[in-house]
Amino acid sequence: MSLPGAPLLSYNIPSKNNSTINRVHQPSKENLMEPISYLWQYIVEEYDVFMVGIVAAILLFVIFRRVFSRRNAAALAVASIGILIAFATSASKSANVPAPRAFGPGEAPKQSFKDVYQVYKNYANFEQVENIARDPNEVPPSVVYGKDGMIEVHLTTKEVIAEMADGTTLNYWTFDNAVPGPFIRGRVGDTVHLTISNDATSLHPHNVDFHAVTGPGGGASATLVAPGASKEMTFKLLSPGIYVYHCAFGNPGVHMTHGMYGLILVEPEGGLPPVDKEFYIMQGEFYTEGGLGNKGLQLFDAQAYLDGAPQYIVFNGKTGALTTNLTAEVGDTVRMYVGNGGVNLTSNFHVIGEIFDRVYREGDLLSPPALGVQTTLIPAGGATMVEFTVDYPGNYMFVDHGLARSDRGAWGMLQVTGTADPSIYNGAIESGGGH
Ligand SMILES: [Cu+2]
Repeated sequence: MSLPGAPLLSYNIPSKNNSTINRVHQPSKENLMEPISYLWQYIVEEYDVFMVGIVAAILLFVIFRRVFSRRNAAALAVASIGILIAFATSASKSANVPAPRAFGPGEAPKQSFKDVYQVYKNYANFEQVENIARDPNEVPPSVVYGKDGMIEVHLTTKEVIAEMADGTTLNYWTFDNAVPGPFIRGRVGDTVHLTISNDATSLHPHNVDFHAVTGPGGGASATLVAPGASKEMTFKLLSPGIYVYHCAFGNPGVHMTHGMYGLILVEPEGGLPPVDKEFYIMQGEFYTEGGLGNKGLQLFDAQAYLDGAPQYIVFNGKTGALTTNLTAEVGDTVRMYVGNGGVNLTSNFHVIGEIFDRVYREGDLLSPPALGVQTTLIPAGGATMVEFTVDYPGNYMFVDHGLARSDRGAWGMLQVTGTADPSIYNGAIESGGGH
C-alpha cells in the first residue's frame, strides 16, 4: 500500500543494531562448541539419572564379571540398575522435583529433546546478532502519517543468537532482530496495515497480539506465520494509550521470555505535546538453566519460568543495554515510554535522583496524569509514560526498585550535561553514592 505525498514510515529503521543483520555466519571452533554444550545441558538436566545409570551398569558389569559369565553379568548389571532407576524416578516424581507441566491453554513450556536437538542442528543457520538491544532513541517522530490515516507496519519475526551478557548467549526470538521490537506510533482513528513475515531460518511459528487492537486475539488470530510465510491485516486504533504488543503463539509466555514484545503508541487527537527527548525502554525476564553469568549458549529453564524466578531481568534485551545511550541537557523535558514484557514480575520503575513530574499510569493517555511520583508500577503486559524536566547535570540511574533485580540486570543510566545550579543541589559528588 503506498500513500503518495504522505511521509511513510518504515519500522525497519536501519540502526546500530541492524548493522549486523546481513552478517554471514562464520562457523568457528568456538561456535561449534556452543551447540554441543547446549545439547549437553539438556541431557544432563533431563537424563541425569539415566546417565549415572549407564556408568553404574558398566561398573557393576566389571564386578559381576569376576564371578559370573559375561551374559549373566550383563543381565545382572542391567537388572540392578533398572530397579535403581525405577526407584529413583518414582521417588523424584512424588517428591518435590516435579517435571514442569502446564495445564493452561498453551502448550507446556517444557522443551522436548526434539526442540533442543532442532536448535543444535540449526545452530549454524541462526544469525549471530552482535547487539540484541534496541536503541532507546529509536522512537519515530510524532507526525500524521497519511491523509487517509493509513500506517504501514512491517514486522519480521526471526530467531537469532546473541549475547545476554559478556560470554553468555541466548537463542532469542525477536521482532526485527532486536529486543524489544520496533516502536510503532500512530494516532487514534488511524488504521494500521500490518505485514508480518516469519524468517525462513525460524524454527517456530509466530504471530502478534497488539493490546491496542480491538478484535480476536488482538490480531494474533489473523497473523500466524509459519517459518518463511507472510500475512497481512489491517486494524483501527480506537483508543489512545501506550500499549504492549507481543507474540501470542504456542505457549505465549515462552515466546515472550525469548524476547518477543514491543510497544505501540496511539496518540490522542491532536498528538502528544512535544518534548525534548523521548526514550523507549522495556523490561523483560529471561529464564536460563545456567546461573547468573554462566558462559555459553543457555538452555531455557521451564521450571524457573513456572516458578517466576528469572536469572536475568533486563531493560532492552540484555544486561548493560542502556548504560551509555540515553543523554539529555539541563532544562530538557524527558519522556520515557516504559513497557514490561513480563511475564511474571511487576516492575517498580524509578529514576534515582529524579521525580516524575507526570505519570500516565498504566499508559492511560485519556485521564489527567498523576503528578510528583517517585516510583511507578508497570504490570506484566503493561506500559507507562513518564515525563520530567532535568534540572541538574549528572548520572541518573533508572531501576526496577525491587533492587535485587538490578543485580540481575534491571538498570540503565540517563546522562545529563549542562550547568549546575547550586541552589538545587550543592555537595561534592562522589561515585557509588546513588543507592
Ligand atoms: Cu513467537
